[in-house]
Formats: sequence, C-alpha cells, structure tokens
Amino acid sequence: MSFETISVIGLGYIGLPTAAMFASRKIKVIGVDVNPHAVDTINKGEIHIVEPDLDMIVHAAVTEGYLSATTSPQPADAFLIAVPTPFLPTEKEGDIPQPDLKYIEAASKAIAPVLKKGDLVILESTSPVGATEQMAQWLAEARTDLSFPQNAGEASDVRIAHCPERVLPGHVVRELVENDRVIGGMTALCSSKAIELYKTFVQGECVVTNARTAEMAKLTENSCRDVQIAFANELSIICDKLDIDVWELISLANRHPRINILQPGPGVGGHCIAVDPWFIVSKTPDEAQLIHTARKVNDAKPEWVINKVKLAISDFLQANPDKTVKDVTVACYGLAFKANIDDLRESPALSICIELAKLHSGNIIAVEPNVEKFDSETIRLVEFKDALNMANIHLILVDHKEFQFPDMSSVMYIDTKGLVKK
Ligand code: SAJ
Repeated sequence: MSFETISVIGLGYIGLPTAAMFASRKIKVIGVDVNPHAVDTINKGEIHIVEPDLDMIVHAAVTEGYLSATTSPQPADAFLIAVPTPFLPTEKEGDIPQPDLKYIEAASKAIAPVLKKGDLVILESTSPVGATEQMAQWLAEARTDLSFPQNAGEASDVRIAHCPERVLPGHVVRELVENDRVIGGMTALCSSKAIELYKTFVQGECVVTNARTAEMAKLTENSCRDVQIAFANELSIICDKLDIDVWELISLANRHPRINILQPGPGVGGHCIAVDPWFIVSKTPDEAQLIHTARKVNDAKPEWVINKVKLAISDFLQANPDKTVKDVTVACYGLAFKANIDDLRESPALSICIELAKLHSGNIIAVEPNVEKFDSETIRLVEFKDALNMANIHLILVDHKEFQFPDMSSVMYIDTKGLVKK
C-alpha cells in the first residue's frame, strides 16, 4: 500500500470518523483542525461531537498511537479535505445563496507547503460543480515546483480527486464502511489511487467517474431528497386545509408498489439537504426550477408551523376567557434538526422555538432529551413528562424515540411529525 501516512483536514462530523476509520486499520493518521479544542479533545482520546460508536474507535486509535491531531498540516502521502462548504449570506430576501469556498481555499493553502511528489489530495466536502478544479488551481498556484492533473494529466506529480461523503449522521460508522463510494478523479490514475486509499476500509463498491460528475452526483442525491420532502411538506399543508390526516394518506399511497412518499415535518434542517440544492440553483438558476421551488417550499414550512401555533393560542384564549396570553404555556417537543441526534445547528425545530419565544409573551418550554444544557433566557428545558403536565399547547417538532405521547384527545396540540396516535 502506497499510503503510510494519511492526513485528514477538518475533524468534524465527517473528517473525524473518516480519520478514525483509517487509523482503525492501523495506518498512521494525522488529523488537522483549526479548532484547538477539537484537537486537544481528540488527542486525549475523546470526541467533541456526538456520533454513536465513534468514541470507542477514536479512543482505541489514539491510545494505540495511530491517530493524532494537530492545528498545523504535516507531510503525508494522502490528504483528505473534509471542511464545511456553507453559502454566503444573501443581501436581500429571495436572492439565490452562493457557495462559499473559503474553507476549501484555506485548507488547500494550508496543505500546499507540505505537499510532495506522489501525494494524493481528495476533496470530500460537498461542493459545487467545478470546486475540485478550483482546489487544484489553488494548489498549483501555491506550488509552482510541482505538476498537477489540470496541466500534466496522468503524468502529474500530485493526484487529485473528488470523493463526496454520503453518510447519514447517526449512522456514520456503519455507512462509512458499507456505502458505495463515488470516485471522481481528475485523471484515471487519480481515481485508481483514490480507490486504493478508500479500499483500506470501504466495503461498498468504489465507482469511478470524473470530478465534475462526482460533485454533481452528491448534489443530486441531496436535491432529490429535498424535492421529495418538499412534496410531503406541501401535501401536509394541503391535507390540513382539507381536513385529511396526511400520515394516514401517505401510508395509504405508499401501499402502491411504485410510490414511496417521504415524511412531512417542521421544515428541512441539517447542513446538507437544505444547503446543497442551492449549489445547483446558483450555478444554473434558469434551469433548476423544480429544485429551487422545493427549497422555497421547505424553507417556508417553519413559518406555517408558527402560524398554526398563533391560531392555537387564540383558540385557547377563546375557550378560556379567564386567561390572558401570558398564562399560555407552549411546549416544543424536540430542538434537534432530526430524530435521535443532538445536533441543533440549522434546525427548523430550534428556529421555530426561538421565534415563538420572541412572539409569545407567555411561557415557552422545550423538551430535548439529547441535550443536557441549553442556554436561553426565554426557553426553559424541561423533562418530557413535566411538559405534558405544564403546557396548554403542545407543539411536536421532532420524532425522538423518547416521545411516546399518551392519549392527547383532550389537549391542544400541533403534530408536525405524526407522533400522536389518533
Ligand atoms: N426530513 C423530513 N422528512 C423525511 C426525511 C427527512 O422532513 O422524510 C428532514 C429531517 O428531519 C432533517 C432533514 O430532512 O431536518 C435532513 O435529514 P436527512 O435524514 O434527510 O438527511 P441528513 O442531512 O441527516 O443527511 C443527508 C443524507 N443524504 C441523503 O439521504 C440523500 C446523507 O446520506 C448525506 O451524507 C448527508 O445529507 C450529507 O452530508 O450530505
């Protein structure tokens, strides 16, 4: 095997598990991150993120000496870049968000000084089409003494590929090993080197294409899911108007052998599905009509939920004329961006809860079994059973496994996840 040392740049939800996987195969791995807290935590054999089973793997890898972390890049035979690719803030509402490649640029410039002939550089971050070529350009500009595939083709000193990660948060350890991998080398040799690297732990098939198609494949997967969730979210709004139970409707429709509708919710969160479609829309705004509309449908869902709560509050006050709005307690069940994880970033549930706390002068309480501490002056974290007793209006936002609702027929509730049995 031609890789004695592997370096992973960016030790977040993808980079750290990937680094740990290589290290678990007894390869020396140097993890690099700009966050000194993450680096210190990993070097103690601990983890700074929540992902099932990852703690054990990292602990073993660090203790056995195969994984170490640092803030400055060191020489290695292969570099995997797994940094965030957010989008730039938009100037006004309705603007199409543009991708922000600053972390890829910074990572490229950071590894450039330690690159040597024969190295492999893989971009794993989900990226707009053309980002791998851009990364190759940044590397070439920083290292005029080395040749790169865009100029030297198969004879290049440094090999470059895009191999997008496709793992599902909460199942990362299993999916890293089992999922098929798209390998988009800038040349055929780049691809075969990348396959050799991933085959150290990937049991799924490594399927070869070019870098641009690999970039688009990842964006396509997440855009496809976004469009399908938008369909479910639109159905939920239609059904609400027509007084039809959308959960029953979907389960009936899904009995058709060729129909598989996804589940509605309070909106689409996370760092991928709500972001990646914009990478297609920003590149091809005139062509990406459906993908753009799906984004708008999903982004509008939290506001629809908030309006449902406002209506419920006024219904409650009408039914209880002795009460004022300050007497109304609203319980939000779930703050994470999806079920059974602790990740609150880009969470529609959290943004709904925060917005309600701004709008509502009564109490807002929240239940989030995956989070121990939550700093907010206006939202109080409480236990599930206490929320059931305390609240006048129950807003179900996430389908965490802990949320087993009793008979709710005599209370006011808004169920965005279909958890309440009728
Ligand atoms: N959601 C729904 N209804 C559904 C499914 C999901 O409302 O039926 C919501 C979730 O609650 C969440 C959001 O969509 O807010 C995204 O959740 P998710 O489970 O669909 O996806 P992520 O963001 O956790 O991970 C996705 C995965 N992509 C696909 O399934 C196509 C994962 O495989 C990718 O690796 C990941 O994005 C990524 O990093 O790009």
